[in-house]
Amino acid sequence: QQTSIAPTHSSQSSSEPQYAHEPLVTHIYTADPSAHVFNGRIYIYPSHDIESDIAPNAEGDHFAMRDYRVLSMDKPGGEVTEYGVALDLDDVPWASRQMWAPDAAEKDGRFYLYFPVKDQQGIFRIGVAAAEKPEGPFTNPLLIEGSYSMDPAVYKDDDNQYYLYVGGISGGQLQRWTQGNFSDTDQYPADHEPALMPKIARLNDDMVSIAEPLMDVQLLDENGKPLLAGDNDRRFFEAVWVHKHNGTYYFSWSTGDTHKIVYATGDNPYGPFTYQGVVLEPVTGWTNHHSITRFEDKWYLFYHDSSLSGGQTHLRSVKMTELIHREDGSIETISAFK
Ligand code: FUB
Repeated sequence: QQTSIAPTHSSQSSSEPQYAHEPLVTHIYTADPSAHVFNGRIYIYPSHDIESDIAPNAEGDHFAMRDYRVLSMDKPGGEVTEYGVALDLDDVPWASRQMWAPDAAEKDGRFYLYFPVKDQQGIFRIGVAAAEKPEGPFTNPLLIEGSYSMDPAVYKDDDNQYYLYVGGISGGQLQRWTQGNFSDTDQYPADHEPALMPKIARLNDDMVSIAEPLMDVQLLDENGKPLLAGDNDRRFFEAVWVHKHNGTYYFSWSTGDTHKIVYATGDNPYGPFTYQGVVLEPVTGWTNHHSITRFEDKWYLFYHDSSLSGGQTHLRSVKMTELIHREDGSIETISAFK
């Protein structure tokens, strides 16, 4: 069932458009927004947060989402359409629980939804389902062989190659994969050792399989050394996003327990990427998760916070605001706390 919501805005400051930092929809909770422009329209692929009676824990079991809903709008500040269920947990035979942050891609007029979900053994895998329309419904959900962990992001490069990025520590289980197969125990590096890095693999032309095993994306400090596990203000936690501006690849992620979105830059999709700074300061709620997308001649940050639910971390709302690249390529830090 489709729902359209006219914008209801209260202005925060006279210098920002009225839609900035306001929930895009309020009739459901939404999070982890992956935004794309398809056919000239903005489509947002969020998690669909729901109430749960599961006590918060490090595995994130209280994020107990069961389906995906797609949002769209014709322009920033335009009426938002929510299309009903695009993919349901019950339609994924190999999945058990926790439909977390998805992403989407378009190729040759078909649309692909990439989603993390726990399999029957409780191990996060990446699934992919296809649709004729950007809003779905997405059908035939496959498990991408060789995939693991969560927070998939698919980047389409200018040469029409598509790259799948994944990863998240703690509840995202990346620390269980340090030996190449799933370990029953956490294997975190010591604070003085390189942090666990996110993963990349190029997608095959079929868009539902990877052309190479997942491999590390190196995130480096200003001296060309890997960010360290104890560098909680900068090291990778979850929520990869990649965008390209003026020929530079921007790799951004959440620092998790320090609640920031930060970024690094490089000259190709595989990296390495060198740390540059903060995109988004902490928001209301524990998690921070974003995407960065160009619409017409401006860039936008899509993010979430828990202000609508009064701070309940697992009940979040997707928001957006303009993002500025300065002349020197650096990103102006956004502060959206309220
Ligand atoms: O929404 C569930 C999880 O919370 C996501 O996968 C993480 O990125 C965090 O936002």
